[in-house]
Amino acid sequence: MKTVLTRPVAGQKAGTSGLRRQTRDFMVPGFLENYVQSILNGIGGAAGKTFVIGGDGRYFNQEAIQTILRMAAANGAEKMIVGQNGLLSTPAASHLIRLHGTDGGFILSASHNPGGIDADFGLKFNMPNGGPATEAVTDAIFAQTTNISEYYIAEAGDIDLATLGQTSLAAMQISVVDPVADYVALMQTLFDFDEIRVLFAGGFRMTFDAMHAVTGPYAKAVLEDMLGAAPGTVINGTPLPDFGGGHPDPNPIWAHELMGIMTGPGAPDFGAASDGDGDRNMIVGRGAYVTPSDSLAVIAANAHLAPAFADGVVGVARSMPTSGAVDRVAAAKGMDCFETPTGWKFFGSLLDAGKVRLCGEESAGTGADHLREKDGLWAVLIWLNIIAKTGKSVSELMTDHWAAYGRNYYTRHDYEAVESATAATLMQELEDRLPDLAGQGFAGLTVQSADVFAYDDPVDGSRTTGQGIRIRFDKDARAVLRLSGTGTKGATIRLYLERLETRGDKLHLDAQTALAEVIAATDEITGIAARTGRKGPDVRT
Ligand code: G16
Repeated sequence: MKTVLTRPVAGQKAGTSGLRRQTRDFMVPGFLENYVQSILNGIGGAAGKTFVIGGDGRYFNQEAIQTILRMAAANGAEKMIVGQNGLLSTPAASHLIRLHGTDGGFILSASHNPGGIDADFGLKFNMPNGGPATEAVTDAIFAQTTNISEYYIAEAGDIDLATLGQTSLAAMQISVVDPVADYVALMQTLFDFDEIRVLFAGGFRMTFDAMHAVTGPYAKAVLEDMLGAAPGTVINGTPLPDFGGGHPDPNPIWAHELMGIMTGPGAPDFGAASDGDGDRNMIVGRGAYVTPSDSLAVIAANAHLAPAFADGVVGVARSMPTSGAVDRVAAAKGMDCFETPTGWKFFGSLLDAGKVRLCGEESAGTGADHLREKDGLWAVLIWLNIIAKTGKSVSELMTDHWAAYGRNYYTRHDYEAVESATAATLMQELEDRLPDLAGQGFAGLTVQSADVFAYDDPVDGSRTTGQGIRIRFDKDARAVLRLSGTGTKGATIRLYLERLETRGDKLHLDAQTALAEVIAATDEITGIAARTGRKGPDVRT
Protein backbone atom coordinates (compact mmCIF):
# COMPACT_ATOMS: atom_id res chain seq x y z
CA MET A 1 0.00 0.00 0.00
CA LYS A 2 1.16 3.48 -0.77
CA THR A 3 0.27 6.59 1.20
CA VAL A 4 0.45 9.62 -1.02
CA LEU A 5 0.83 12.98 0.59
CA THR A 6 -1.12 15.57 -1.23
CA ARG A 7 -1.45 19.29 -0.91
CA PRO A 8 -4.88 20.36 0.23
CA VAL A 9 -7.04 20.88 -2.85
CA ALA A 10 -9.57 23.61 -3.34
CA GLY A 11 -12.90 22.28 -2.06
CA GLN A 12 -14.89 20.33 -4.62
CA LYS A 13 -18.59 20.68 -4.01
CA ALA A 14 -20.92 18.11 -5.47
CA GLY A 15 -24.05 19.39 -7.23
CA THR A 16 -27.54 17.90 -7.45
CA SER A 17 -26.08 14.55 -8.36
CA GLY A 18 -22.45 14.06 -7.38
CA LEU A 19 -19.38 15.85 -8.66
CA ARG A 20 -19.32 16.73 -12.35
CA ARG A 21 -16.36 18.31 -14.07
CA GLN A 22 -14.68 18.25 -17.44
CA THR A 23 -13.03 14.90 -18.06
CA ARG A 24 -9.57 16.45 -18.24
CA ASP A 25 -10.05 17.87 -14.72
CA PHE A 26 -10.76 14.38 -13.41
CA MET A 27 -7.64 13.12 -15.23
CA VAL A 28 -5.29 15.58 -13.52
CA PRO A 29 -3.07 13.36 -11.34
CA GLY A 30 -4.42 13.38 -7.80
CA PHE A 31 -7.83 14.95 -8.59
CA LEU A 32 -9.87 11.75 -8.67
CA GLU A 33 -7.80 10.31 -5.82
CA ASN A 34 -8.35 13.36 -3.61
CA TYR A 35 -12.05 13.25 -4.25
CA VAL A 36 -12.39 9.51 -3.66
CA GLN A 37 -10.42 9.75 -0.41
CA SER A 38 -12.66 12.64 0.62
CA ILE A 39 -15.71 10.45 -0.01
CA LEU A 40 -14.25 7.57 1.98
CA ASN A 41 -13.31 9.88 4.86
CA GLY A 42 -16.66 11.67 4.64
CA ILE A 43 -18.63 8.43 5.06
CA GLY A 44 -16.58 7.39 8.07
CA GLY A 45 -13.98 5.21 6.34
CA ALA A 46 -14.11 2.07 4.22
CA ALA A 47 -12.74 -0.53 6.65
CA GLY A 48 -14.69 -3.77 6.49
CA LYS A 49 -17.27 -2.31 4.09
CA THR A 50 -18.74 -3.55 0.83
CA PHE A 51 -19.48 -1.23 -2.08
CA VAL A 52 -20.98 -1.49 -5.56
CA ILE A 53 -19.14 0.23 -8.41
CA GLY A 54 -19.88 0.84 -12.08
CA GLY A 55 -20.49 3.59 -14.57
CA ASP A 56 -22.10 4.55 -17.84
CA GLY A 57 -19.11 3.57 -20.00
CA ARG A 58 -18.02 7.07 -20.88
CA TYR A 59 -14.39 7.97 -21.55
CA PHE A 60 -12.19 7.37 -18.43
CA ASN A 61 -14.79 5.02 -16.89
CA GLN A 62 -12.58 1.94 -16.61
CA GLU A 63 -9.42 3.83 -15.60
CA ALA A 64 -11.31 5.60 -12.82
CA ILE A 65 -12.79 2.30 -11.61
CA GLN A 66 -9.30 0.73 -11.44
CA THR A 67 -8.09 3.66 -9.32
CA ILE A 68 -11.10 3.48 -7.01
CA LEU A 69 -10.64 -0.28 -6.58
CA ARG A 70 -7.00 0.23 -5.56
CA MET A 71 -8.00 2.97 -3.15
CA ALA A 72 -10.84 0.95 -1.65
CA ALA A 73 -8.40 -1.91 -1.02
CA ALA A 74 -5.85 0.41 0.60
CA ASN A 75 -8.60 1.89 2.77
CA GLY A 76 -9.53 -1.57 4.06
CA ALA A 77 -12.76 -2.26 2.16
CA GLU A 78 -13.79 -5.90 2.39
CA LYS A 79 -15.51 -6.32 -0.96
CA MET A 80 -16.35 -4.52 -4.20
CA ILE A 81 -19.15 -5.59 -6.53
CA VAL A 82 -18.30 -4.36 -10.05
CA GLY A 83 -20.40 -4.37 -13.20
CA GLN A 84 -18.76 -6.34 -16.03
CA ASN A 85 -16.57 -4.07 -18.16
CA GLY A 86 -17.19 -1.39 -15.57
CA LEU A 87 -20.79 -0.88 -16.72
CA LEU A 88 -23.78 -0.32 -14.49
CA SER A 89 -26.75 1.94 -15.15
CA THR A 90 -27.59 4.19 -12.21
CA PRO A 91 -30.84 2.30 -11.48
CA ALA A 92 -29.06 -1.07 -11.74
CA ALA A 93 -26.39 0.16 -9.31
CA SER A 94 -29.07 1.37 -6.91
CA HIS A 95 -30.72 -2.05 -7.09
CA LEU A 96 -27.45 -3.94 -6.48
CA ILE A 97 -26.68 -1.78 -3.44
CA ARG A 98 -30.05 -2.74 -1.96
CA LEU A 99 -30.06 -6.35 -3.14
CA HIS A 100 -26.74 -7.12 -1.46
CA GLY A 101 -27.30 -4.89 1.57
CA THR A 102 -24.02 -3.09 0.89
CA ASP A 103 -22.61 0.05 2.48
CA GLY A 104 -23.24 2.11 -0.65
CA GLY A 105 -21.79 2.48 -4.09
CA PHE A 106 -19.78 4.56 -6.54
CA ILE A 107 -21.44 5.53 -9.80
CA LEU A 108 -19.28 7.03 -12.52
CA SER A 109 -21.32 9.22 -14.81
CA ALA A 110 -22.01 12.78 -15.81
CA SER A 111 -25.53 11.63 -16.63
CA HIS A 112 -26.97 13.35 -19.71
CA ASN A 113 -23.83 15.46 -20.29
CA PRO A 114 -21.67 14.46 -23.27
CA GLY A 115 -18.71 12.10 -22.85
CA GLY A 116 -15.15 12.06 -24.18
CA ILE A 117 -11.77 13.46 -23.25
CA ASP A 118 -13.00 16.96 -24.10
CA ALA A 119 -16.43 16.48 -22.57
CA ASP A 120 -17.67 15.62 -19.09
CA PHE A 121 -17.08 13.08 -16.35
CA GLY A 122 -18.63 12.61 -12.93
CA LEU A 123 -18.63 10.58 -9.77
CA LYS A 124 -21.39 10.16 -7.21
CA PHE A 125 -21.66 8.19 -4.03
CA ASN A 126 -24.90 6.42 -3.23
CA MET A 127 -26.02 5.50 0.28
CA PRO A 128 -26.83 2.05 1.71
CA ASN A 129 -30.51 2.64 0.82
CA GLY A 130 -29.41 2.84 -2.85
CA GLY A 131 -30.15 6.56 -3.13
CA PRO A 132 -27.95 9.60 -3.78
CA ALA A 133 -25.89 10.86 -0.85
CA THR A 134 -27.92 13.01 1.53
CA GLU A 135 -27.10 16.68 2.14
CA ALA A 136 -25.40 15.78 5.43
CA VAL A 137 -23.08 13.31 3.67
CA THR A 138 -22.28 15.58 0.73
CA ASP A 139 -21.48 18.34 3.24
CA ALA A 140 -19.14 15.97 5.11
CA ILE A 141 -17.44 14.99 1.83
CA PHE A 142 -17.09 18.63 0.85
CA ALA A 143 -15.50 19.43 4.22
CA GLN A 144 -12.95 16.68 3.59
CA THR A 145 -12.03 18.10 0.20
CA THR A 146 -11.02 21.39 1.81
CA ASN A 147 -8.37 19.91 4.07
CA ILE A 148 -7.40 16.50 2.70
CA SER A 149 -3.67 15.91 3.09
CA GLU A 150 -3.11 12.31 1.99
CA TYR A 151 -4.76 9.44 0.20
CA TYR A 152 -4.24 5.69 0.31
CA ILE A 153 -3.79 3.53 -2.76
CA ALA A 154 -2.72 -0.08 -3.18
CA GLU A 155 0.24 -0.77 -5.46
CA ALA A 156 -1.34 -3.32 -7.76
CA GLY A 157 -2.04 -3.93 -11.42
CA ASP A 158 -5.38 -3.58 -13.17
CA ILE A 159 -8.20 -6.00 -12.42
CA ASP A 160 -9.74 -7.93 -15.32
CA LEU A 161 -13.22 -6.42 -15.48
CA ALA A 162 -14.24 -8.35 -18.59
CA THR A 163 -14.48 -11.75 -16.90
CA LEU A 164 -17.44 -12.55 -14.65
CA GLY A 165 -16.58 -14.08 -11.29
CA GLN A 166 -14.55 -13.61 -8.13
CA THR A 167 -11.09 -12.17 -7.84
CA SER A 168 -9.18 -10.10 -5.29
CA LEU A 169 -6.96 -7.09 -4.87
CA ALA A 170 -4.68 -7.39 -1.82
CA ALA A 171 -7.07 -8.51 0.95
CA MET A 172 -10.19 -7.11 -0.79
CA GLN A 173 -12.59 -9.42 -2.62
CA ILE A 174 -13.91 -8.34 -6.00
CA SER A 175 -16.99 -9.74 -7.61
CA VAL A 176 -17.47 -8.94 -11.31
CA VAL A 177 -21.20 -9.28 -12.02
CA ASP A 178 -23.52 -9.23 -15.02
CA PRO A 179 -24.76 -5.62 -15.03
CA VAL A 180 -28.13 -6.52 -16.54
CA ALA A 181 -29.39 -9.78 -14.99
CA ASP A 182 -30.48 -8.70 -11.48
CA TYR A 183 -32.10 -5.53 -12.78
CA VAL A 184 -34.10 -7.43 -15.37
CA ALA A 185 -35.22 -9.95 -12.76
CA LEU A 186 -36.53 -7.06 -10.66
CA MET A 187 -38.48 -5.60 -13.60
CA GLN A 188 -40.21 -8.94 -14.10
CA THR A 189 -41.63 -8.76 -10.59
CA LEU A 190 -43.11 -5.29 -11.20
CA PHE A 191 -44.86 -5.51 -14.55
CA ASP A 192 -47.14 -7.78 -16.45
CA PHE A 193 -44.64 -9.14 -18.96
CA ASP A 194 -47.20 -11.57 -20.38
CA GLU A 195 -49.61 -8.76 -21.35
CA ILE A 196 -46.78 -6.75 -22.88
CA ARG A 197 -45.66 -9.82 -24.85
CA VAL A 198 -49.19 -10.13 -26.23
CA LEU A 199 -49.06 -6.45 -27.22
CA PHE A 200 -45.85 -6.91 -29.23
CA ALA A 201 -47.06 -10.21 -30.68
CA GLY A 202 -50.09 -8.32 -31.99
CA GLY A 203 -47.87 -6.09 -34.13
CA PHE A 204 -47.30 -3.18 -31.76
CA ARG A 205 -44.11 -1.42 -32.84
CA MET A 206 -41.73 0.71 -30.84
CA THR A 207 -38.35 2.42 -31.15
CA PHE A 208 -36.09 2.79 -28.12
CA ASP A 209 -33.17 5.18 -28.57
CA ALA A 210 -30.39 4.23 -26.16
CA MET A 211 -28.33 7.17 -27.46
CA HIS A 212 -25.14 5.04 -27.43
CA ALA A 213 -25.28 5.12 -23.66
CA VAL A 214 -25.56 2.50 -20.94
CA THR A 215 -29.21 1.47 -21.39
CA GLY A 216 -28.62 -0.28 -24.71
CA PRO A 217 -27.86 -3.72 -23.24
CA TYR A 218 -30.69 -3.42 -20.69
CA ALA A 219 -33.25 -2.36 -23.28
CA LYS A 220 -32.24 -5.12 -25.72
CA ALA A 221 -32.47 -7.76 -23.01
CA VAL A 222 -35.89 -6.65 -21.83
CA LEU A 223 -37.64 -5.35 -24.95
CA GLU A 224 -36.26 -7.53 -27.71
CA ASP A 225 -35.17 -10.72 -25.93
CA MET A 226 -37.87 -11.06 -23.26
CA LEU A 227 -40.89 -9.12 -24.49
CA GLY A 228 -40.62 -10.02 -28.16
CA ALA A 229 -40.27 -6.53 -29.63
CA ALA A 230 -38.94 -6.75 -33.17
CA PRO A 231 -35.15 -6.90 -33.65
CA GLY A 232 -33.97 -3.36 -34.31
CA THR A 233 -36.44 -1.89 -31.82
CA VAL A 234 -33.44 -0.63 -29.83
CA ILE A 235 -31.40 1.87 -31.83
CA ASN A 236 -27.96 3.27 -30.93
CA GLY A 237 -27.78 0.34 -28.51
CA THR A 238 -24.02 -0.05 -28.10
CA PRO A 239 -22.51 2.02 -25.29
CA LEU A 240 -19.66 4.15 -26.66
CA PRO A 241 -17.10 6.23 -24.68
CA ASP A 242 -18.23 9.41 -26.43
CA PHE A 243 -21.87 8.37 -26.95
CA GLY A 244 -21.22 8.53 -30.67
CA GLY A 245 -20.46 12.24 -30.37
CA GLY A 246 -24.03 12.88 -29.20
CA HIS A 247 -25.57 14.45 -26.17
CA PRO A 248 -27.32 11.61 -24.30
CA ASP A 249 -30.12 13.76 -22.96
CA PRO A 250 -33.57 12.31 -23.70
CA ASN A 251 -35.57 15.35 -24.71
CA PRO A 252 -36.96 16.43 -28.09
CA ILE A 253 -33.89 18.56 -28.79
CA TRP A 254 -31.14 16.00 -28.21
CA ALA A 255 -33.16 12.91 -29.10
CA HIS A 256 -33.96 14.45 -32.48
CA GLU A 257 -33.27 11.18 -34.31
CA LEU A 258 -36.07 9.52 -32.37
CA MET A 259 -38.35 12.54 -32.75
CA GLY A 260 -37.79 12.36 -36.51
CA ILE A 261 -38.81 8.69 -36.51
CA MET A 262 -41.89 9.34 -34.38
CA THR A 263 -43.14 12.18 -36.54
CA GLY A 264 -42.11 10.70 -39.90
CA PRO A 265 -43.94 8.38 -42.30
CA GLY A 266 -44.48 4.88 -40.94
CA ALA A 267 -43.82 6.00 -37.36
CA PRO A 268 -44.03 3.18 -34.82
CA ASP A 269 -46.70 3.20 -32.09
CA PHE A 270 -44.39 4.12 -29.27
CA GLY A 271 -40.99 5.71 -28.78
CA ALA A 272 -38.70 6.14 -25.81
CA ALA A 273 -35.17 7.20 -25.00
CA SER A 274 -32.88 7.14 -22.01
CA ASP A 275 -29.83 9.13 -20.97
CA GLY A 276 -26.12 8.49 -20.33
CA ASP A 277 -26.57 6.52 -17.12
CA GLY A 278 -30.08 5.23 -17.75
CA ASP A 279 -32.01 7.06 -15.06
CA ARG A 280 -33.77 9.62 -17.25
CA ASN A 281 -36.44 8.84 -19.85
CA MET A 282 -38.43 10.34 -22.66
CA ILE A 283 -41.84 9.03 -23.71
CA VAL A 284 -43.30 9.78 -27.11
CA GLY A 285 -46.24 8.42 -29.06
CA ARG A 286 -46.81 8.66 -32.78
CA GLY A 287 -46.54 12.42 -33.18
CA ALA A 288 -47.23 12.90 -29.46
CA TYR A 289 -44.44 13.97 -27.11
CA VAL A 290 -45.27 13.51 -23.42
CA THR A 291 -43.70 15.99 -21.01
CA PRO A 292 -42.06 14.38 -17.96
CA SER A 293 -44.57 16.16 -15.70
CA ASP A 294 -47.50 14.74 -17.69
CA SER A 295 -45.85 11.32 -17.76
CA LEU A 296 -45.76 11.24 -13.97
CA ALA A 297 -49.42 12.24 -13.82
CA VAL A 298 -50.51 9.57 -16.34
CA ILE A 299 -48.48 6.94 -14.49
CA ALA A 300 -50.05 7.95 -11.17
CA ALA A 301 -53.54 7.81 -12.67
CA ASN A 302 -52.99 4.34 -14.17
CA ALA A 303 -50.43 2.75 -11.85
CA HIS A 304 -52.96 0.23 -10.49
CA LEU A 305 -52.79 -1.53 -13.89
CA ALA A 306 -49.24 -2.74 -13.10
CA PRO A 307 -48.83 -5.63 -10.64
CA ALA A 308 -46.39 -3.58 -8.55
CA PHE A 309 -49.19 -1.15 -7.70
CA ALA A 310 -52.14 -3.52 -7.55
CA ASP A 311 -52.60 -2.52 -3.90
CA GLY A 312 -52.71 1.16 -4.81
CA VAL A 313 -50.46 4.15 -4.40
CA VAL A 314 -50.51 5.74 -0.95
CA GLY A 315 -48.63 8.85 -2.02
CA VAL A 316 -46.71 10.57 -4.80
CA ALA A 317 -43.96 13.17 -4.82
CA ARG A 318 -42.67 15.63 -7.35
CA SER A 319 -39.89 18.19 -7.33
CA MET A 320 -41.02 21.78 -6.91
CA PRO A 321 -40.41 22.89 -10.54
CA THR A 322 -42.34 19.85 -11.87
CA SER A 323 -45.85 20.80 -12.99
CA GLY A 324 -48.85 20.34 -10.77
CA ALA A 325 -50.41 17.74 -13.11
CA VAL A 326 -49.76 14.90 -10.66
CA ASP A 327 -51.25 16.95 -7.80
CA ARG A 328 -54.58 16.89 -9.59
CA VAL A 329 -54.46 13.11 -9.94
CA ALA A 330 -53.48 12.75 -6.29
CA ALA A 331 -56.35 15.00 -5.18
CA ALA A 332 -58.86 13.05 -7.27
CA LYS A 333 -57.61 9.65 -6.14
CA GLY A 334 -56.97 10.42 -2.48
CA MET A 335 -53.19 10.01 -2.64
CA ASP A 336 -50.85 12.10 -0.49
CA CYS A 337 -48.78 14.48 -2.57
CA PHE A 338 -45.39 15.95 -1.61
CA GLU A 339 -43.43 18.79 -3.20
CA THR A 340 -39.66 18.46 -2.69
CA PRO A 341 -36.55 20.36 -3.80
CA THR A 342 -34.90 19.32 -7.06
CA GLY A 343 -32.72 16.23 -6.67
CA TRP A 344 -33.73 12.61 -6.33
CA LYS A 345 -32.15 12.40 -2.87
CA PHE A 346 -35.12 14.31 -1.44
CA PHE A 347 -37.48 11.48 -2.38
CA GLY A 348 -35.38 8.97 -0.45
CA SER A 349 -36.72 9.60 3.02
CA LEU A 350 -40.33 9.64 1.78
CA LEU A 351 -39.81 6.34 -0.06
CA ASP A 352 -37.96 4.75 2.88
CA ALA A 353 -40.77 5.79 5.23
CA GLY A 354 -43.40 4.33 2.87
CA LYS A 355 -45.09 7.71 2.47
CA VAL A 356 -44.88 7.68 -1.31
CA ARG A 357 -44.58 5.00 -3.97
CA LEU A 358 -44.13 7.11 -7.11
CA CYS A 359 -41.92 10.13 -7.75
CA GLY A 360 -41.00 12.28 -10.67
CA GLU A 361 -39.20 15.35 -11.84
CA GLU A 362 -39.58 17.67 -14.79
CA SER A 363 -35.98 16.84 -15.71
CA ALA A 364 -37.08 13.56 -17.29
CA GLY A 365 -36.86 11.47 -14.15
CA THR A 366 -39.59 9.08 -13.07
CA GLY A 367 -39.35 6.24 -10.62
CA ALA A 368 -40.83 4.34 -7.72
CA ASP A 369 -40.13 2.51 -4.51
CA HIS A 370 -38.48 -0.50 -6.20
CA LEU A 371 -35.12 1.30 -5.85
CA ARG A 372 -33.87 4.72 -4.85
CA GLU A 373 -32.98 6.38 -8.14
CA LYS A 374 -35.05 7.47 -11.06
CA ASP A 375 -35.28 4.69 -13.58
CA GLY A 376 -35.50 5.22 -17.34
CA LEU A 377 -36.38 1.71 -18.46
CA TRP A 378 -38.86 1.31 -15.61
CA ALA A 379 -40.75 4.33 -16.95
CA VAL A 380 -40.86 2.76 -20.41
CA LEU A 381 -42.14 -0.52 -19.00
CA ILE A 382 -44.91 1.04 -16.95
CA TRP A 383 -46.08 2.93 -20.04
CA LEU A 384 -46.03 -0.33 -22.02
CA ASN A 385 -47.96 -2.01 -19.22
CA ILE A 386 -50.58 0.78 -19.25
CA ILE A 387 -50.87 0.67 -23.05
CA ALA A 388 -51.18 -3.12 -23.01
CA LYS A 389 -53.93 -3.05 -20.37
CA THR A 390 -55.96 -0.14 -21.76
CA GLY A 391 -55.47 -0.80 -25.45
CA LYS A 392 -55.08 2.97 -25.93
CA SER A 393 -52.41 4.80 -27.90
CA VAL A 394 -50.21 7.43 -26.25
CA SER A 395 -52.21 10.24 -27.79
CA GLU A 396 -55.52 8.68 -26.70
CA LEU A 397 -54.16 8.31 -23.17
CA MET A 398 -53.10 11.98 -23.13
CA THR A 399 -56.40 13.22 -24.57
CA ASP A 400 -58.40 11.24 -22.01
CA HIS A 401 -56.11 12.35 -19.20
CA TRP A 402 -56.42 16.05 -20.01
CA ALA A 403 -60.18 15.73 -20.38
CA ALA A 404 -60.40 14.15 -16.94
CA TYR A 405 -57.87 16.26 -15.01
CA GLY A 406 -57.21 19.37 -17.10
CA ARG A 407 -53.90 20.11 -18.78
CA ASN A 408 -50.95 21.75 -17.08
CA TYR A 409 -49.28 23.42 -20.04
CA TYR A 410 -45.58 23.40 -19.29
CA THR A 411 -42.27 24.44 -20.77
CA ARG A 412 -38.71 24.86 -19.52
CA HIS A 413 -36.45 27.56 -20.94
CA ASP A 414 -32.71 27.15 -20.29
CA TYR A 415 -30.10 29.88 -20.51
CA GLU A 416 -26.86 27.92 -20.67
CA ALA A 417 -23.22 28.74 -19.92
CA VAL A 418 -24.12 32.10 -18.46
CA GLU A 419 -21.25 33.78 -16.68
CA SER A 420 -21.57 32.58 -13.06
CA ALA A 421 -21.43 36.07 -11.54
CA THR A 422 -24.12 37.39 -13.92
CA ALA A 423 -26.42 34.50 -13.04
CA ALA A 424 -25.84 34.88 -9.30
CA THR A 425 -26.53 38.62 -9.42
CA LEU A 426 -29.70 38.15 -11.47
CA MET A 427 -31.04 35.61 -9.01
CA GLN A 428 -30.09 37.67 -5.96
CA GLU A 429 -31.58 40.89 -7.26
CA LEU A 430 -34.81 39.12 -8.16
CA GLU A 431 -34.91 37.52 -4.72
CA ASP A 432 -34.53 40.95 -3.14
CA ARG A 433 -37.51 42.22 -5.13
CA LEU A 434 -39.86 39.33 -4.35
CA PRO A 435 -41.65 40.98 -1.41
CA ASP A 436 -42.69 43.87 -3.69
CA LEU A 437 -44.01 41.77 -6.58
CA ALA A 438 -47.33 40.62 -5.10
CA GLY A 439 -50.22 42.57 -6.56
CA GLN A 440 -48.25 43.94 -9.52
CA GLY A 441 -49.35 43.29 -13.08
CA PHE A 442 -47.08 42.07 -15.89
CA ALA A 443 -48.13 41.33 -19.48
CA GLY A 444 -51.75 40.68 -18.58
CA LEU A 445 -51.05 38.60 -15.45
CA THR A 446 -51.04 39.65 -11.80
CA VAL A 447 -48.54 38.26 -9.31
CA GLN A 448 -50.33 36.65 -6.39
CA SER A 449 -47.30 35.58 -4.38
CA ALA A 450 -43.55 35.22 -4.79
CA ASP A 451 -41.08 33.42 -2.55
CA VAL A 452 -37.97 31.27 -2.35
CA PHE A 453 -38.81 27.60 -1.87
CA ALA A 454 -37.70 25.96 1.37
CA TYR A 455 -38.45 22.37 2.30
CA ASP A 456 -39.02 20.72 5.65
CA ASP A 457 -38.54 16.98 5.30
CA PRO A 458 -41.61 15.45 6.98
CA VAL A 459 -39.66 12.34 7.98
CA ASP A 460 -36.35 13.52 9.39
CA GLY A 461 -37.30 17.14 10.10
CA SER A 462 -34.34 18.57 8.17
CA ARG A 463 -34.81 21.96 6.51
CA THR A 464 -33.41 22.81 3.07
CA THR A 465 -33.50 26.45 1.99
CA GLY A 466 -32.77 28.42 -1.18
CA GLN A 467 -34.40 25.93 -3.57
CA GLY A 468 -35.57 28.23 -6.33
CA ILE A 469 -37.77 31.28 -6.83
CA ARG A 470 -41.51 30.73 -7.21
CA ILE A 471 -43.79 33.35 -8.73
CA ARG A 472 -47.47 32.52 -8.66
CA PHE A 473 -49.78 34.46 -10.99
CA ASP A 474 -53.54 34.60 -11.35
CA LYS A 475 -55.15 32.45 -14.11
CA ASP A 476 -53.52 29.34 -12.54
CA ALA A 477 -50.12 30.32 -13.90
CA ARG A 478 -46.69 29.94 -12.32
CA ALA A 479 -43.05 30.67 -13.07
CA VAL A 480 -40.07 29.15 -11.28
CA LEU A 481 -36.42 30.12 -11.62
CA ARG A 482 -33.44 28.18 -10.34
CA LEU A 483 -29.81 27.61 -11.10
CA SER A 484 -28.93 24.16 -12.43
CA GLY A 485 -26.80 21.98 -10.20
CA THR A 486 -25.56 19.70 -12.98
CA GLY A 487 -23.88 21.94 -15.53
CA THR A 488 -20.13 21.84 -16.04
CA LYS A 489 -19.58 25.23 -17.70
CA GLY A 490 -20.59 28.54 -16.12
CA ALA A 491 -24.15 28.68 -14.82
CA THR A 492 -27.38 27.46 -16.36
CA ILE A 493 -30.50 29.42 -15.42
CA ARG A 494 -33.67 27.38 -15.72
CA LEU A 495 -37.03 29.00 -16.16
CA TYR A 496 -40.03 26.73 -15.64
CA LEU A 497 -43.36 28.04 -16.95
CA GLU A 498 -46.75 26.54 -16.33
CA ARG A 499 -50.48 27.21 -16.64
CA LEU A 500 -53.47 25.03 -15.92
CA GLU A 501 -56.16 24.78 -18.60
CA THR A 502 -59.48 23.09 -17.97
CA ARG A 503 -61.56 24.43 -20.87
CA GLY A 504 -62.36 21.47 -23.08
CA ASP A 505 -61.80 23.30 -26.36
CA LYS A 506 -58.36 24.61 -25.31
CA LEU A 507 -56.60 21.39 -24.38
CA HIS A 508 -54.68 20.82 -27.60
CA LEU A 509 -52.72 24.01 -28.18
CA ASP A 510 -49.00 24.29 -28.79
CA ALA A 511 -47.40 24.72 -25.35
CA GLN A 512 -45.36 27.82 -26.23
CA THR A 513 -48.53 29.47 -27.56
CA ALA A 514 -50.61 28.46 -24.57
CA LEU A 515 -47.92 29.86 -22.28
CA ALA A 516 -47.27 33.11 -24.18
CA GLU A 517 -48.63 35.31 -21.39
CA VAL A 518 -46.59 33.60 -18.66
CA ILE A 519 -43.46 33.77 -20.82
CA ALA A 520 -43.97 37.49 -21.48
CA ALA A 521 -44.76 38.29 -17.83
CA THR A 522 -41.69 36.44 -16.59
CA ASP A 523 -39.44 38.15 -19.10
CA GLU A 524 -40.83 41.50 -18.00
CA ILE A 525 -40.14 40.69 -14.35
CA THR A 526 -36.67 39.22 -14.76
CA GLY A 527 -35.32 40.84 -17.92
CA ILE A 528 -33.49 37.56 -18.32
CA ALA A 529 -32.86 37.65 -22.07
CA ALA A 530 -31.40 41.16 -22.00
CA ARG A 531 -29.37 40.57 -18.87
CA THR A 532 -27.78 37.41 -20.20
CA GLY A 533 -27.17 39.05 -23.57
CA ARG A 534 -29.30 36.47 -25.38
CA LYS A 535 -32.13 36.77 -27.86
CA GLY A 536 -33.93 34.02 -26.00
CA PRO A 537 -33.32 30.73 -24.24
CA ASP A 538 -30.71 28.30 -25.59
CA VAL A 539 -33.00 25.33 -25.13
CA ARG A 540 -36.80 25.14 -24.91
CA THR A 541 -38.30 21.84 -23.86
C1 G16 B 1 -29.82 15.27 -11.46
C2 G16 B 1 -30.57 14.72 -10.30
C3 G16 B 1 -32.05 14.96 -10.51
C4 G16 B 1 -32.34 16.41 -10.74
C5 G16 B 1 -31.47 16.94 -11.84
C6 G16 B 1 -31.58 18.43 -11.87
O1 G16 B 1 -30.18 14.54 -12.61
O2 G16 B 1 -30.32 13.35 -10.18
O3 G16 B 1 -32.74 14.47 -9.41
O4 G16 B 1 -33.65 16.63 -11.11
O5 G16 B 1 -30.13 16.63 -11.59
O6 G16 B 1 -30.70 18.95 -12.76
P1 G16 B 1 -30.42 20.50 -12.77
O7 G16 B 1 -29.91 20.85 -11.40
O8 G16 B 1 -29.42 20.66 -13.86
O9 G16 B 1 -31.73 21.15 -13.07
P2 G16 B 1 -29.13 13.66 -13.41
O10 G16 B 1 -29.96 12.86 -14.37
O11 G16 B 1 -28.26 14.68 -14.07
O12 G16 B 1 -28.43 12.85 -12.38
